[in-house]
Amino acid sequence: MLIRRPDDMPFRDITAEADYVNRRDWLAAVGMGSLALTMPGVAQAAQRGQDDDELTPYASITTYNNFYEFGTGKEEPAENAKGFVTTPWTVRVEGEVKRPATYALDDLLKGVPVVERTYRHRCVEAWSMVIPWMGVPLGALLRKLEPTSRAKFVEFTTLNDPKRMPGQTRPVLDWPYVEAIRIDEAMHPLAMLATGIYGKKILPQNGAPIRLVVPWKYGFKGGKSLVKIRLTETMPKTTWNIAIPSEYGFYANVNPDVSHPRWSQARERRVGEFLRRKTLPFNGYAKEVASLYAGMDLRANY
Ligand SMILES: Nc1nc2c(c(=O)[nH]1)N[C@H]1C(S)=C(S)[C@@H](COP(=O)(O)O)O[C@H]1N2
Ligand SMILES: [Mo]
Repeated sequence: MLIRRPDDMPFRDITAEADYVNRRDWLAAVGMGSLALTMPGVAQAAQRGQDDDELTPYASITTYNNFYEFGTGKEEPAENAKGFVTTPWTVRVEGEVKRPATYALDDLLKGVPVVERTYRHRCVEAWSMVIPWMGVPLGALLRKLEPTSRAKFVEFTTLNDPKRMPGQTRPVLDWPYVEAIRIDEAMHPLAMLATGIYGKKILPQNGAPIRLVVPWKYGFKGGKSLVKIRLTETMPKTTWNIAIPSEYGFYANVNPDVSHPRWSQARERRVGEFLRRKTLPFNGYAKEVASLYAGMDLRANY
């Protein structure tokens, strides 16, 4: 069967990128298989994206990072997160959920299907990548945890440990890093929690051992190295919105028509490419997700 449980997951050691690229179609089938059953358009769109978008090399994905807990320079996380220990790791689940507990990571993921999905990844700073993630659909995990009928938002909190995360010794952001999305966004089949990249265990600089991936939103929504998932009735406060509310709204949907106050969002530099490309509404996933925002003013709700 194509869907494997996390326990059975063979995390391959380094696979040559060329091999990986040759396996892309097969991987797309694996990743999108279960999704296609629930959302016929999704598998096709992802397939199309793969035709247009070359995978970003593993070396770029793992050396050009934003992870302020390990420094604000793009090359700093790869350097400063060396030796960051992620075993054991627990995730606290709390709030409007029927199965609140502190879970060992393996227990949290037990019974939830593992998927591989290649997504465009767009930073608010107007650079982008194409990343083959591995992980679990967020909705499948939440269903296992059983949200109550009052759950309207899901909040994700990063580890707060300045001894292990040297960037936290400086007041760059209001630590710990917290991001949140609406429950319907969290239940959307494209949203996932990633534990791997290119079939390998995710490295610390990319958010080991588990990080959020919401491909139609700017990258900052995707909190890394998560230790807490809290379901709430009211909209949580989020780190970037607290830091600079006029620049970083709660929604953070990729929108070429709404400029960041200090730069345009109409174009982006795909890491590894010279000419800039046009940024697509919802990062190219409009067909799948635009209906989540029907009737909302996306200029006001940026
Ligand atoms: N905890 C934490 N999560 C974070 C960040 C961060 O600084 N701290 N940076 C965000 C931003 S701005 C982006 S663009 C993505 C970058 O993910 P990547 O380095 O894996 O490409 O992570 C997001 N998640
Ligand atoms: Mo970002």
